[in-house]
Amino acid sequence: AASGAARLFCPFPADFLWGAATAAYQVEGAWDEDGRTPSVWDTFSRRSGAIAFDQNGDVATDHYHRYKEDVALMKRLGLQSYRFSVSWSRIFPDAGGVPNPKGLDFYKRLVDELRAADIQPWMTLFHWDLPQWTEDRFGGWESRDCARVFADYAGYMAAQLGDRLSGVFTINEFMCFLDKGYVDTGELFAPGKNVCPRLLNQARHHAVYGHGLAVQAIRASGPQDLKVGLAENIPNIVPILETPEHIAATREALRELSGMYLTPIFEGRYHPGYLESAGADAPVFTDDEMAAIASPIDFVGLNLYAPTYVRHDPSTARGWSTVENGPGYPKMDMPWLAVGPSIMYWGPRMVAETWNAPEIYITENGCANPDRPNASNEIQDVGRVMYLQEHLIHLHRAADEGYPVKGYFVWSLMDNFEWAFGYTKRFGICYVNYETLERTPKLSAEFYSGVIRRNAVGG
Ligand code: GBH
Repeated sequence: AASGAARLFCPFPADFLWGAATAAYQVEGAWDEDGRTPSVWDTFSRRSGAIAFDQNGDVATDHYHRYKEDVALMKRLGLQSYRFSVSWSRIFPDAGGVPNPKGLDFYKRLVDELRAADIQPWMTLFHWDLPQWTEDRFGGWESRDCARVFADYAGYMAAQLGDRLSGVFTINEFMCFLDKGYVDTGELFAPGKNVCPRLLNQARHHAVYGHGLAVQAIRASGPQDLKVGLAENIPNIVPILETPEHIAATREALRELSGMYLTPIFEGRYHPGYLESAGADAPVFTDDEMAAIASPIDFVGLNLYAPTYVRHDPSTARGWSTVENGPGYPKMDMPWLAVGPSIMYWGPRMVAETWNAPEIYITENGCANPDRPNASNEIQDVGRVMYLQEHLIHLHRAADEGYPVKGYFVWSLMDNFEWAFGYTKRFGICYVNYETLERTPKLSAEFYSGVIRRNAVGG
């Protein structure tokens, strides 16, 4: 394997795919246009005190109207792919099951614009903006019906757009709309409920089941060669030291900490540790549902941000424990955003070794930085350049050692609505002026363009 220094200049695999990601509610705006009905995030963001400064995604970055300009910007930066998400309630505005052609048309136009610019479209079906009508009618993911209507929507999108897409992600990050949306742990996400543990576990089950049914619906209705997977924020486990004991412990930690999400998707059963700790509150499920959950996928997307350190720990029954980052540990501009660049190596390696995952994409990685234009209207986000450079060096190590990492999507193309933090946190490589909605590439965009051009970190 190459040394760290060489790694800076060694190319990534020739077919490595470079892109950027966004999500519908965070960028689109146009919240009530062309037949779109509210999602749980529209409802939640109107709850007083739910979002910083009571902001919402009504306008966001106005991507819905500015998508042509945004595709031109991607082209200028040299992006090879764009991961966007679909606002489900644009497509199915109510429980009637009749699709809204105007909603679909936006995504057709977006995808065509991308393809004309030679940028691969990668579509996420669900990035947390559940139609409000599912919540009103049957309590959203608390009901099995949610899995069924999600699969109908997935099949419809695959039939309508599948032949123009490079890949589909069913669901983005289970824990963010379940653990943070159905239980009030402080930083609350939509729909902002506070259910009992039994209902949370049942909702988790319905969501992974929804993923499985959606995979089947996409295979049944979309083109044969359409690739399907999901994007998950695994606990970003890192062995405290690179020794065989700590590495083996880390593999076990990944399986157990993912016990209700990725583990059943790959193994067809919940991790026994999860079921045991849930006890009488464990989800109710059938064998058929477990088989559907484990429907084969073509790739797995990993959203990698902050490390969870793991050690071999013979004093515990399971043989491992997590280690606190501790005071003074370096962070970016989010309370949870501890910096640990080696997540980019250990995430793919542990997932590949544990589940034999065929292909791995980094579907999100990036950081918040309190960016401000200087007098010459430049945004010199050296902190983000540092963050990206260090992370890409470790990703290169994963590729170099043969782990099947196929591509990387930076989070995010531009500053956007950062959920409970509203517009107060900036994750973009392009700056958005929220008064004029003008986009300005930051220094990190220039850095990232260079990476893509060289297909290497340094140069
Ligand atoms: C991504 O999730 C989202 O997909 C994206 O929409 C978002 O804009 C981006 O991150 C930046 O936030 O409260 O200590 O339990 C990030 C993954 C997982 C990070 C949950 C925060 C909670 C940490 N998130 N995690 S904690």
